Amino acid sequence: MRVIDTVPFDDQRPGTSGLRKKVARFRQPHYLENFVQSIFDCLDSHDSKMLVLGGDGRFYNREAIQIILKMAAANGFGEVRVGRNGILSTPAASCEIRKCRALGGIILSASHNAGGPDGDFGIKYNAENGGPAPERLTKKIYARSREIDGYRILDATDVDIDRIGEHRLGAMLVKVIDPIENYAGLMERFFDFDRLVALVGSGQFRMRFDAMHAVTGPYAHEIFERRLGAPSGTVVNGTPLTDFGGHHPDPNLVYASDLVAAMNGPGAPDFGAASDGDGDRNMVLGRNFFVTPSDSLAIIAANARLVPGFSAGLKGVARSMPTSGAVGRVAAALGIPCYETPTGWKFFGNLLDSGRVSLCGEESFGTGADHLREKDGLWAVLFWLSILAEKRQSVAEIVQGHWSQYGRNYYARHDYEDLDAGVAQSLLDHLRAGAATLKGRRFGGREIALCDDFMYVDPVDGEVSRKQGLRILFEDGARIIFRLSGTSTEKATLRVYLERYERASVPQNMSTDEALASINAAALEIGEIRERTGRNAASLVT
Ligand code: VG1
Ligand code: CO
Repeated sequence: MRVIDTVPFDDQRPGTSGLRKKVARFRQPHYLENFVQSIFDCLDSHDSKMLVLGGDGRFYNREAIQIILKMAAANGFGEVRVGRNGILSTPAASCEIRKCRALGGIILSASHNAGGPDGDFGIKYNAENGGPAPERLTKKIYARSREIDGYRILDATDVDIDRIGEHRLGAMLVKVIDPIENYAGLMERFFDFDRLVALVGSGQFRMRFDAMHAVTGPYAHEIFERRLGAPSGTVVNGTPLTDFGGHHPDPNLVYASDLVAAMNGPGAPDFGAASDGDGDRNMVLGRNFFVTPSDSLAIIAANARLVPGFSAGLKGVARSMPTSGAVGRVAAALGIPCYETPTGWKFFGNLLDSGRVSLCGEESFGTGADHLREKDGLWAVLFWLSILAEKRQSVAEIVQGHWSQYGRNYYARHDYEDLDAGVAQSLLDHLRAGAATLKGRRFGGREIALCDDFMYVDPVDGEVSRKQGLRILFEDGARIIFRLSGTSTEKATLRVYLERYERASVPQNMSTDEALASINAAALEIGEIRERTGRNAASLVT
């Protein structure tokens, strides 16, 4: 065991979901090690405890795993369970932590960010409930990273992580596990697989799942093709690549354009879906039809009773603040609470652990439930298949039926990417400073009822999170939210979320652009976006 002297880096503050930096930054001597030691130093007692370890297979995944194994051994962990080939999707890691009652887990991923030697790398710590470290822990880890002066590592040869088996690393046991088995088993218990086989394996129904060369490929082959009997070829881009084939592994209409083309072209399948780098996001498509993630969450809530995993009904639901209010309308109809949290899955943990909610989601293509403590891409796809198996309608009919019952929340997120960080920050600061003066002003025929900086008080532990996004709420229920991304690695991304509600009695046949045009114009004006950024429009709309 060696203790290596080191000096702190000043940029190891975890963002929305772990620490993300360029691969080159992570490969700087001591960079990864400092952060890992900072995590270990902040855990109560890890002597002889178990850790789960895996990642999305991106460039530097394998090297990082070897370093972390040797550091875990030198720090006194009793056992590390690592996914074969270093692979564990984020939901599968959550599943393993819970199943084997580990102290926690380390997931190596920068999720939807591009990979490869010039791309991004990331690391996140999940706690014993299987969920992302809460803010009080990430703050502690950051503080520790600012004063660290040494880390412990074992001098040892690399462990063979490509075959299932057990190895000794000093006094520590390394178990290389099948990354799929426990997760697939959990899905079999949550859903009625016989019913899904009757749909997916019937030969009458066609689906296409695009794994975007990211981590869900092997999981999707196993679950859709082998267990549910979908014809081979249903899963495309199913082999994880270290650079995701040069693409952004982000399931949205822009980055999953092949899938979108297949779903909009002649002979399109009945159902299409895609997942992101680490397998926690999902996009759901019908023939010529896109389901917004916020609508998807609401429709899952409305159909909760169709799946065995929710046979007792929903206790409550939660959505991140920028997510549309659609799920809240379902919750109101069901007579259950709907919580509104800041962006990031870590804020759902306490609500799920305390039994306040059973289902939660984010507008950023994230949906999940109390079966785990992470959002879960394949779970959402299996949920949609369960709805389709029951209703035997098209995706478009299901969504339109939902709108005709609950009304429609027209919704879009406008991202202004690659902004100068100072410019983006001052735009937000300016909004914050002027928030109090906006009430009562009118834009495009709508009056502003409230403008504030979203603050969250966790109902379980009372922890307060401030400055979670500027909210502009109009009297008719329309909203504009401004916030800065906490997952970008170099330049800043301004996210502007636009929403407007139309009652069920109104025909829901506008395009999203049309419906949100005047709200977008108000956002440009209120945020002084053109003047401050030089941009006339978003670089990415989802
Ligand atoms: C984005 C999304 C957020 C999500 C986070 C992590 O964060 O907006 O909803 O939880 O990514 O998702 P931000 O700060 O860039 O807006 V993932 O799939 O990276 O684990
Ligand atoms: Co992700």
